[in-house]
Amino acid sequence: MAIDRRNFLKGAVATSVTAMLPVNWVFAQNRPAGMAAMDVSAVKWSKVDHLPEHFKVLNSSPLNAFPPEHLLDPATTPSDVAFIRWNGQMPDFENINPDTWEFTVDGESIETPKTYTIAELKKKFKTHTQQLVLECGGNSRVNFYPNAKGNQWSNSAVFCAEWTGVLVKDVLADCGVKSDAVYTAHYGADKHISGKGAAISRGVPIEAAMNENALIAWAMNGEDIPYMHGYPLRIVFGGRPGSVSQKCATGIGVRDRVHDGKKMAAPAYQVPKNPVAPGEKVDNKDFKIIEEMIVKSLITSPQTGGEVALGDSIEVRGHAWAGVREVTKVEVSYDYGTTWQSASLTKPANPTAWQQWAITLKLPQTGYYEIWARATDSQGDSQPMVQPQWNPKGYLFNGCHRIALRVG
Ligand SMILES: Nc1nc2c(c(=O)[nH]1)N[C@H]1C(S)=C(S)[C@@H](COP(=O)(O)O)O[C@H]1N2
Ligand SMILES: [Mo]
Repeated sequence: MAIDRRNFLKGAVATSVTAMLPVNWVFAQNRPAGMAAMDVSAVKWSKVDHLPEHFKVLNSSPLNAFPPEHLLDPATTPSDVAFIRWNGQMPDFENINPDTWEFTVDGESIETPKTYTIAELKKKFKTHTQQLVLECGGNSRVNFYPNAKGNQWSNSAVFCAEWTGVLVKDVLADCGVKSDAVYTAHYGADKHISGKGAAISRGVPIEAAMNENALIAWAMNGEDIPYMHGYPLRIVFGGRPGSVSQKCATGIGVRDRVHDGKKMAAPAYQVPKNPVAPGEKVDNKDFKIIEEMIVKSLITSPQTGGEVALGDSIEVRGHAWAGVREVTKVEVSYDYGTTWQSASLTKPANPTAWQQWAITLKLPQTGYYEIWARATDSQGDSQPMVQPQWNPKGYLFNGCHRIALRVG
């Protein structure tokens, strides 16, 4: 697998990377220190061998990979850092022609079904650029005890990129949404791992589609959407489970019932209706759909495992997000939650963008520390310090993120 993973600039210092880039690397100035440029642009990665060394590959078919948490430090996530999640086969990217790609709006609750080319979408509707948090429902699954089956994501199956496209609600309105509409249905070009049928087809309640700033996007971070992230067109709903943000999108349906597409049925992307004990078995009829992600935060600097000198001021920083809500407070503790200090916190660039927090700490004596972060949202919900409600598929883990630091 490592054969053509060549580091173009092994060991280059961060400041010189921008000037020496082999490809047009948008947002390169946001690159965290210590990252080398690769010889294949992230836009064109089409197989696991193209991924830089910083990715941990969970499996290659379907391809699932995530970066170390500290590389998520920039306010908007560079394309070559964002985690990658496919449920089935990847499309034949090289043979996609964006000029003939079609996007169809249909379903029982659409008045006039229509098909648009990407050029028509660009021409007919207002273009919007937004920062949207995309988090896998199973992000942080590795932390659950007892262990929940599924991809063992660390805490970095989340990213906030800048997306450009048209609003889902503008396109739906152009086709007319009937009053009996209940749910959307998202369709993509990729196939189930068996080669038969769709890999995934999920949706959202119609109110979400009609009220939120969700996009049908053709650009990520100012460039074509990278193959891995859904070239040439993607439906993106910030703050909802990543599984509703359909990559390589071929259309959206408006249904008169809860959508029954692939991976809509329990237990996929669902949690128990009533609380269960860790490890308990749950009947499929006792699950409910995860509609929104929940309040969470990430410490992206310093990198876990580092050492600082006694007396040093350490800037601890990261991001916080809360599904479709806003984060109102982030607190940090270095004494296992005995005491907490409030961090500074930015406003989101737009609804469902993640927010940046920072605090300067002076650790009082030499030794080993854990730094914990805890966010609180606009409705007063915050993060548990140990594990949240256990569930069979290991979704929605939002326990406090912690890093280790040694004062030498
Ligand atoms: N077409 C398509 N879209 C998809 C998927 C997929 O397998 N195929 N996976 C979904 C899931 S489960 C997640 S978490 C996100 C991952 O997006 P990313 O690969 O850009 O990080 O894409 C979603 N959209
Ligand atoms: Mo996901």
